[in-house]
Amino acid sequence: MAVTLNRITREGEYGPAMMPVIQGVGRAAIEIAYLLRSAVFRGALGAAGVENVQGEQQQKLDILSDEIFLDEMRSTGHVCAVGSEEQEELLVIDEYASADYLVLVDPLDGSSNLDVDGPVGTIFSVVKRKSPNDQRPDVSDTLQSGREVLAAGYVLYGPSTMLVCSVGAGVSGYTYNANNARFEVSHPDMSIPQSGGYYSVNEGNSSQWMHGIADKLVSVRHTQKLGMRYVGAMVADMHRTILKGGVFLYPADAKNTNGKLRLLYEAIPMGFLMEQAGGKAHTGEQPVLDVQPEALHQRVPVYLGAHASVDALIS
Ligand code: AHM
Ligand code: MG
Repeated sequence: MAVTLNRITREGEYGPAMMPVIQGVGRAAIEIAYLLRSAVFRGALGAAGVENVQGEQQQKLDILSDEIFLDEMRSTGHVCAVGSEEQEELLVIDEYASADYLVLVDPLDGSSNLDVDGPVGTIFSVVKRKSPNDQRPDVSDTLQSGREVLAAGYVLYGPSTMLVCSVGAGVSGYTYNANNARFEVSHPDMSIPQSGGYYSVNEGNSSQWMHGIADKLVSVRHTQKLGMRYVGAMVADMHRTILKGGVFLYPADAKNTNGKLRLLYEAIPMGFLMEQAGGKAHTGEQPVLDVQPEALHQRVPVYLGAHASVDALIS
């Protein structure tokens, strides 16, 4: 008998409490996967004609995925608010404003890949509110370091739909089985190989990188015999890095002096997973999970991967 997402209830200290939220992520993933497959027939591809808080063009699918995710978080009854890449402000779920948990999400990461039918993903993490339950949650509840994250994960919309998550007791990968509408364990206890694999970075930016990263990368890829792969969707690039080893990085550059990726809903969830998978997650200055967030949409440089590869780049 296949093992399903329910096994999370038996994992770690927070598994039982996180189960309804992760099941909600699973439902959102099924809906978003369907939306992606049918988008071309529904006129849902292309730009929505508006910019998000990052000043980036939102795709119609960014907005639809965000709505689906929020609806599913509401339906859990356990989430009081959602901080999303697609929303400038924290979205409080009024009916459940006294619930315990907040979710941070990038509902459709790597959405520039949509133009070329490439892989995209959803990234999320869960924290417990700091404010009393009888108060309305606010953005300060989201500003918690990665050490306070209770659960994190991603969904990869590739040839299959995979949910990879952790409640702080290792990392497991579940593949959606459309025959029975369940996520089934396909990758139990994921752990990153400590040698070999690939480096993964937008090398087109190398002349702009700061802190001598370009020279260090030349040396690392040579001495550690790394191949090169880059999808340009963090979920796909991280998934391969965890399974095959090596390092994914998005360093600071002259244009993006704090890097490109967002701390709360990209770097922290992926850093949490990488540490849980036996790897290292660093900003170049400190472990990603030690950064004390100051703003919902804050950016940070990231180096995520096998210890030796990350160490060689940040030293
Ligand atoms: P997005 O959240 O607007 O999709 O941007 C994040 C994406 C990541 O998935 C990916 O790692 C990175 O941006 C790619 O950036 P670039 O196109 O500069 O290589
Ligand atoms: Mg995104």
